[in-house]
Amino acid sequence: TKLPGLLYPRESESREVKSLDGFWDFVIPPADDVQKGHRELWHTDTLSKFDNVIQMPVPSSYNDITTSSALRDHIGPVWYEKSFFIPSSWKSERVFLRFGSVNYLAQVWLNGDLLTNHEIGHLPFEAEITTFIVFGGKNRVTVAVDNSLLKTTVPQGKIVSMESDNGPVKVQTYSFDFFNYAGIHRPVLLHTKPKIYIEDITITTELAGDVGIINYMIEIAGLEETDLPICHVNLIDANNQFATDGPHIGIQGIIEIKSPKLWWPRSMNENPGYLYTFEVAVTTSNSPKIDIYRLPIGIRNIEWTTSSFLINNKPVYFRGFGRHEDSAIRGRGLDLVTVARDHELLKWIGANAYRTSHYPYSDEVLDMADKLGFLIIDECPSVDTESYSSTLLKKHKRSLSELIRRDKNRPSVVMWSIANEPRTQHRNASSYFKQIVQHTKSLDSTRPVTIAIAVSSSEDKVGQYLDVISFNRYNAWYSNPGRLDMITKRIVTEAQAWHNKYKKPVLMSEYGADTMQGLHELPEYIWSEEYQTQLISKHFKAFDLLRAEGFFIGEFIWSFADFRTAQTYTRVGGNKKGVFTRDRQPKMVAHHIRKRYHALGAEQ
Ligand code: GCB
Repeated sequence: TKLPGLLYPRESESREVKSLDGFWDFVIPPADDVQKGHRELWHTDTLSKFDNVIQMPVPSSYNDITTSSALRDHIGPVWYEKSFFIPSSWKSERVFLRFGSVNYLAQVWLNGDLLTNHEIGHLPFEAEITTFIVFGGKNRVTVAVDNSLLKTTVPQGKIVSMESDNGPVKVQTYSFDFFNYAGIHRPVLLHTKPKIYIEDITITTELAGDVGIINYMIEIAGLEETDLPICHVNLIDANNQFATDGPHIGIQGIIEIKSPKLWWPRSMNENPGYLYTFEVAVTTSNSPKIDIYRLPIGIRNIEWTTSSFLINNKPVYFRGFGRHEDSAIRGRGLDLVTVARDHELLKWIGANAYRTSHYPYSDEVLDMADKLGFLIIDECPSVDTESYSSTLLKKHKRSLSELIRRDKNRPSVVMWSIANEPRTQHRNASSYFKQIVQHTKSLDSTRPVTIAIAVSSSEDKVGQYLDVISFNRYNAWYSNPGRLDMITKRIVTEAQAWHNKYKKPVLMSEYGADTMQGLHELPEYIWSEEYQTQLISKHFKAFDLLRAEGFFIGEFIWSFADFRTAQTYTRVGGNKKGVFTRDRQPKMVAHHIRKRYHALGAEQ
């Protein structure tokens, strides 16, 4: 079943947007009775009556804000509430409430009535609230957020019962390597749409010689049987000039632009990330009321072969990082300062790409990527899948449907990563991923599909279904730690083996070494800055050998910056494989990478 459209809320002549970000009332049910809020129907009254209510910033993860380890490690629901006014001037509009993302399971009530449920973090959802609200009056939204990860959630986790000094307790375990941050992680927006409105826009672009071709399809919601939609489309360039002679008419069509300004990734053009505005205006035969929506788009094409990846008919070599949405105190909550700083650092170091490991990043991050010309491998939230089931398959497919619905029009998104390090050696991995790939292709056939694979090429059972093979490997770290002489040949041999087995382009999606900033040692010793620098250099050597062979299309260091993980003795304050520290300052290796990435850029 096709999901309804979910265009990002944008103000226009016909649409208003109001933010509900800020402090929300927040209550934690007692650890020994986490269902208390549900049992006592906390959504039916205001939370402010409780004496343990605290002020929780939205967006943010709730885990690291307070000094309580109980809240940091809480399992199960927590409760958020906010009151707000809806102006009476909105009476003739439809009103929607949109969450950029909530981790993990969200139940939303409006003025005490259940509005919607949403499972799976890192993805937006919205619901129409027109019939739930008081216009010209005060309203109350209540959200229960449950962070439990189970065998049937994406990603998977396990809750186990253990004995503690205080009696039996529940403990959340998971095998993926980042902290299971939770809360309302991205902006909460109220927004209006007219009664008849533009529900979705789907754009694909291609090139035919010197002509840019934009295929578009517009979906309109709220039409009565007798309404005939009248749809006008204009393309506007970055100088605010019309790019076509007169509007295109109709909900579906093709726009041809002679000598368009193409969307290029960084360093392939002096003007990377060129965006046009695709402007849609809809009225109907019965109503003069107009709905206007403006979508930024880029004109580019993508092709791939058994050995290469091309953009606008030119082969591309990816040079970048795996990353996380992670910063001190805020956790995984959207922080525009960090988003801006990260992209400044990515520009400084000369990267042209990153993978949104291990979940979809915020709209705000991807807006930056579109504008600045970064190539995005867009990953769904499936990480470290250990066992396969039909329930999981359904949810995994759903996560891809929601991801592609959100990101399908983004020029920066050039590849779908449908999982990170699933157990692809298992017998049932093959049919499972065959179906996941088919599902992804049925939603978007214009972008290649990959998985960041951890098993060896001889064990793997899923590469046959993919368009690009990505592999994660930690030579001289998890295997043969300390042996910098056991990297280069192994990487060359492994990449060749992947290509020989599947005859697909190959990229290295992860490699790296944990490094304590300021720790120096000669000769190189693990965890020192010298060791990280040498380990990465030995990989560069392998990549240069591989590039000469013609099937190797990219290198991604793990990781862009240090990040928080669950508590374990292999992690000091978290994962320290960052090229930058958690507060976004360079480690020694950053200067070394910068030389290579800029030189690679100059070659393109
Ligand atoms: C991996 C995972 C990544 C980890 C990394 C590591 O293979 O994909 O999430 O953080 O290794 O540092 O162990």
